[in-house]
Formats: sequence, C-alpha cells, structure tokens
Amino acid sequence: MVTWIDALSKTRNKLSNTLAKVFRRSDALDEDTLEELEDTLLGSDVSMALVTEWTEALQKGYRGLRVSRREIVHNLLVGALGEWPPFAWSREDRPYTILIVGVNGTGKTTTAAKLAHHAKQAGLSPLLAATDTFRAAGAEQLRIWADRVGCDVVAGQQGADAAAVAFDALDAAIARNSDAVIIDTAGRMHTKQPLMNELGKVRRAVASRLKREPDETWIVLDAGMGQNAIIQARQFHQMVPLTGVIVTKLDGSSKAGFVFSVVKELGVPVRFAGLGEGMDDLAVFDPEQFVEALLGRKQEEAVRSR
Ligand SMILES: Nc1nc2c(ncn2[C@@H]2O[C@H](COP(=O)(O)OP(=O)(O)OP(=O)(O)O)[C@@H](O)[C@H]2O)c(=O)[nH]1
Ligand SMILES: [Mg+2]
Repeated sequence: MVTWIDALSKTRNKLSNTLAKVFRRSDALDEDTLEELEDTLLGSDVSMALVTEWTEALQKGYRGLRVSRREIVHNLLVGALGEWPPFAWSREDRPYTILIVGVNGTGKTTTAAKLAHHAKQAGLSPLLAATDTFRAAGAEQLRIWADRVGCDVVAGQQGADAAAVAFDALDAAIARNSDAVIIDTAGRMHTKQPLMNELGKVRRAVASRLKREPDETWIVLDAGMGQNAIIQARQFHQMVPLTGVIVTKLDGSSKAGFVFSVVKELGVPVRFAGLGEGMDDLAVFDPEQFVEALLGRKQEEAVRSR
C-alpha cells in the first residue's frame, strides 16, 4: 500500500529546500526568498492566484505571532483545501450512487474498482456498473476488477446505450439490496458535445431510477495534467454538476500542488486520491495528512519565529 509520504515524495523534494529556508528565517522574508518560494510553488502546479495569496499572507502573518512559520504555512495550505469533512460512506440513501466521469485515461475504471473495494472494506455490499460501451475492453476491464474485489457487476454489451446500462445496473442493485453503486463511464473529451450530452443522459437515467440525483458525481483528474484538468472539469461541471474530485496518479507526480488549484477553481472537495495502481492505493483525501506529507516531518523544521 502506497502511503501519502511515499506518494508525495517528488513534490516534497521539490519544495523542501525552499521551505526549509522559509521556515528557518525568523525575520521578514526578503525578496529573493519570496521569489524562490513563488517559483517553487508554481513549479509544483499551484495556481498563480493562490501563490500570490499565500506569499502575501506569509509576509503579513508572521509579525507579532508566536507561532512558527511552518505553522502559518500549514494553516494556509489546509485552509485552501476547504472545510469539508472527509468522505464517509452513507447507508441512509441506498443504494448510495456515485457517478464517475472524466476524460480518457485518467483512471476512472481503476478508481471505480478501488472505490468498490473501499466500500467493501467499510462493510458495504457495492455493485459496479460498467457503462463504457464504446470498447469491448471497457466492460471486460471492470469485470476483471469486480472479480478481484469480490463484488457484483452489471456491464453493457459493446455499442449498448450507456444510459440504459446505468438504469439496469440500478435496477439490479435495488433488487439485490446493494448498499452502493459505482458507475464507471467511458472516457470522453470535454470538447466533444455529443459525448458530453450522452453523459447528461446517463445522469438523467440514474435520477429517474433512483428518484433523486446521483448521491455523488465525481470527476477523476490525472495529477499530471495540471491546469488543463481544470478546464476539463469546468466543462464536465456544466453537463453533470460535480460534487467532488478524485485526483489520480499523485504517486510519481511532482505537481501535487495542482490539488490546491482544483479546490480553489471548482469549489468542490477532493474526496479521494489515487496513490498507486493497486486495489488499496486509494486514500480518503484528508487535508491535514496531505499537507503534512507535503511539508515533511515537523521536528526537522519547527523553528519558532520569535
Ligand atoms: N500510478 C498510478 N496509476 C494509476 C492510478 N490510477 C489509475 N492508474 C493507471 O492509469 C491507467 C489508466 O487507468 P484506467 O482506469 O483504465 O483509466 P480510464 O479513465 O478508465 O481510461 P478510459 O476508460 O480509457 O478513459 C492504468 O494503467 C491504471 O493502472 C494511480 O492513482 N496511480
Ligand atoms: Mg475506463
């Protein structure tokens, strides 16, 4: 199982020299240090708007405060990730239904399977719905995962109507008394309107069978895509209102700062993060853990500012 500390090592290494310098200083930050900090943050894919906000707060924040600069940075970063409590499975609205969307290859199918595994670990009986009917391999891939996870799967034939498959999957879940349904969808470019319309249809099919909107609609974003992912997410948000984000492939990415930009730009929480390819490599997103893993161990850097 990949840990946060492991997964964020590349980004942390990138930030560590500069942060160590920032944390060590007890007086006002000089121009050079601030510039270096800005460059490092931008290099980790934090957006310009956030970088400016943070460096300004950092310049102001240390004065007269009896807290370490590390603490100020910690609070700024955690604060930027929003106030949402970490995700927990609900047993109230059964079957608790999650629609997974996103562009091609971001990790939707893998993530849907990991989510089913997560639900099982929490004691729920999940059902996977394979509505990627574009490719024969789309359904097959999820079937193999369902086998591994040990959960039910409903898959459409190649070429079948994705919305009809979603409807059938909910039917099956209701009949089998499943606790949760995770609907995998085909990857689609945010610029291809007919494919985006199809996604709207899938959502309507879910809503008509459930008699409520999907409980969650999560976009899967690849951490390596940076700002481009935010443009994609905005387009998806217009077609199927998003309630959260899953960031995949954080492991191996040196651009984990992207996560802050996503929350800022979309105004929805990050719910899970993909930290590796295995079934267990999906972590509930916890801002505190994420920020601590980015900043590195406390004792190395805790220097009181006054
Ligand atoms: N390292 C790493 N690899 C991941 C992660 N999530 C997914 N992958 C890999 O990314 C590749 C694509 O994953 P899929 O789940 O097939 O992506 P998809 O979004 O369903 O792709 P399409 O259905 O073609 O749009 C696979 O090789 C996965 O193993 C992750 O968090 N970390
Ligand atoms: Mg897929």
